[in-house]
Amino acid sequence: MISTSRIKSIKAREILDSRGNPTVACRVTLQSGATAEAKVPSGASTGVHEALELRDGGKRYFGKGVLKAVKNVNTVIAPKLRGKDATKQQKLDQLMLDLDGTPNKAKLGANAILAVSLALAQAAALSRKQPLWKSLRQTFEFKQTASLPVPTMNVLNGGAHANWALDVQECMIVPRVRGMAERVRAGSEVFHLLAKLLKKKGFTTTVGDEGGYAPKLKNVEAGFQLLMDAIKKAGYRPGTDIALATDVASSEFYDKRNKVYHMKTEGKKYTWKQLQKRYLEWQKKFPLISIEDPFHEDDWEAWKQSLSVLKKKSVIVGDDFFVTNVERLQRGIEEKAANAILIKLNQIGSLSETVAAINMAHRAKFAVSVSHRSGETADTTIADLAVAAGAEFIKTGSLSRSDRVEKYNRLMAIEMEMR
Ligand code: 2PG
Ligand code: MG
Repeated sequence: MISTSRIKSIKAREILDSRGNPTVACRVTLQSGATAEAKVPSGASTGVHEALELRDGGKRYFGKGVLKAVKNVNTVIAPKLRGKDATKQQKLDQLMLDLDGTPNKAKLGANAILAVSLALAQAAALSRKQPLWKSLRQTFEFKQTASLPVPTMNVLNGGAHANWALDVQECMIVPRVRGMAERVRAGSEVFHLLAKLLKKKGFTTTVGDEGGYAPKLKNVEAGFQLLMDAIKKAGYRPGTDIALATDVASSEFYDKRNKVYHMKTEGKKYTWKQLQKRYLEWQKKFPLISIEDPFHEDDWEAWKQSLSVLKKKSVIVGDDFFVTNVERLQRGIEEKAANAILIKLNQIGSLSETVAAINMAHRAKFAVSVSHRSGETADTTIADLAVAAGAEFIKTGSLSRSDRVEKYNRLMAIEMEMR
């Protein structure tokens, strides 16, 4: 008998991400004939504790090819999964982890495993005739109710994503008005007014990797101030309708040898204590509700000494710090080092492990922000995952470039599906 959810074939291939670098796409076809495809993203400011993204090395694509990962899917993973039930996500993810057998997916590659893992989730949704977010809820039985996340929109790009136009990697606007469509609209209106303001002041409006503008500003405060001006000009109340957030991505400018944070664009060096003071000043001047990676990924002391001080006004988000890894998160919870986590599927490399991190965070009353990578594709799985898990936030870039905007479009579609 033909079962609707049995796997007929799994096939991976090499495609390009939004930066024009190779990444993995994977197609799962079920015995029913239904076909689902997932595409894996890729970071630039990656944490040292992330799972391994397998690249070929050599000349092709300057070493960035992913044909080894593709081959691992097609010759190692596919034969083992063929004939299995695609809705048994946790079992199949575990099977792939066992096949890999390393702590960081060094053998098969996190990009290989994740491509299959996400395609399985899509295929399961097709076989259940459900939208992905609903199917994910059935698979993982989330305790949190499904809800639309508050978007944190990266409209000013800096750091490694924009040739160090700014020392912090991201200055974000956080629309908190009612309803997803209205949040997207607010974001878009502010984004366009921001361009007008930049042009008027003689700055460039070319965009960085995540579709936000990348002007060379005097300092980070000048960036926040521009966002405040654009919010007001668009007719929204800063703080009430639209708040601010930042991803400092401080591991990118930490000088390990001298234990200082070196903001190269501004030409300033800070100890963690001095940097904490600067964050407090930002909090005083701006409605800054979220600070991501304020300190280096292994500077536990700085994180631990700062949470109680900074959390009065902002959630403190661990990205490179936690790398979606339950062991690092557990330590962070026990040592009170943060109160929010950024969730990136490819930092850990399978959907089931990602959900484990989300659940652990929610149990500890951490806020959860499901995130894209700076190298993205048209894949919109993170929108469905954020809704299914009842994540408080989603971080998926600016209001331009389809690799970012498609996630917002998907969230608005889900808003309709939820009615
Ligand atoms: C981050 C991400 C996404 P990357 O640091 O949060 O914005 O960047 O994917 O380059 O790690
Ligand atoms: Mg980050």
